[in-house]
Amino acid sequence: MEYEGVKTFLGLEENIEGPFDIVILPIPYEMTTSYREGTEFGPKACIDASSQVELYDKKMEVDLPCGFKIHTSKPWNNEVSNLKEALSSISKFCTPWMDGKQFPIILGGEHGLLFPLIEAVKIHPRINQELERLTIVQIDAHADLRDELNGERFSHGTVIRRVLDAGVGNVIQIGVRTYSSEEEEIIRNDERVNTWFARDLININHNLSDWDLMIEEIKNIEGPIWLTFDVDGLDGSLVPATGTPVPGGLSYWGSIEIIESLFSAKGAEIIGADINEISTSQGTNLTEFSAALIATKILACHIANNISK
Ligand SMILES: [Mn+2]
Repeated sequence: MEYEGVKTFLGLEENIEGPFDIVILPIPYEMTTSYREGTEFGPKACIDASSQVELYDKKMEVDLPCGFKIHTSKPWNNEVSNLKEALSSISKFCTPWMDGKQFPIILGGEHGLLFPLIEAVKIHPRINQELERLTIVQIDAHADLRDELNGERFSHGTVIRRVLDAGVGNVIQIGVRTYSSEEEEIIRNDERVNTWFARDLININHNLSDWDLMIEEIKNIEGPIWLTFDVDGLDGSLVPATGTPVPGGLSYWGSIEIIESLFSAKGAEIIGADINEISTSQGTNLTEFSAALIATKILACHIANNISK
């Protein structure tokens, strides 16, 4: 399905008139990518690939959208002249959707977009300008805790450091397997950061595995949560075209379990999510299809929670 030249997520019928239950916000932002390029084409590729995703999720008896109103927004306009302008324009683009009246799912774009997103999230009634209330759950191969990368402080490699600077209360990182000594130091010393390394999660040598402990922790989060899903947290074989694919990452089913566990957290409310560093796999379309499956799972879990309410 298409409206005014915009294809809709999952090929669903477009609801041009609000209010909406869920909005899909494509942000084709790419400015500081260090290794491989193409994330600016990621959101569109993901929406194209989503037309191949099944609309049935076992959590519900009927096909998506299960009577919920979903709006696929026109993409953020990436014609900006510099980084500063890009960041403030992303924030402006997202702000109208952050008032808690609909569930925003952002498709990116490089991970640097999280900083302006979190600026916009301040207006959410559960945050009410106080970012220390927020827990960010970050799926990622990288810690993104550097102070600068290639001389840039607002980059995909520094974005978690910047949101902590902005006042975010807690960050739970899952799947990290590539980081610097500077980042290791923060992971060890900053009480706000709790990191589950891919190696510990995936090499299970204990009676009570780290994986089970991690799942237990995320089920017990309290308060508002923002989920930031860098697709390179998945094993590189699932996302071969992302900016920096890394071996030894999360399996597809592992990621599904994380998302379902988060949405089952009784004392928490997931106020929105972004799926970022999407790119396009020439020939197989695997990278964008993996991203579309993750985005669909998030959307389905949100709907399942709200059907039962
Ligand atoms: Mn990242």
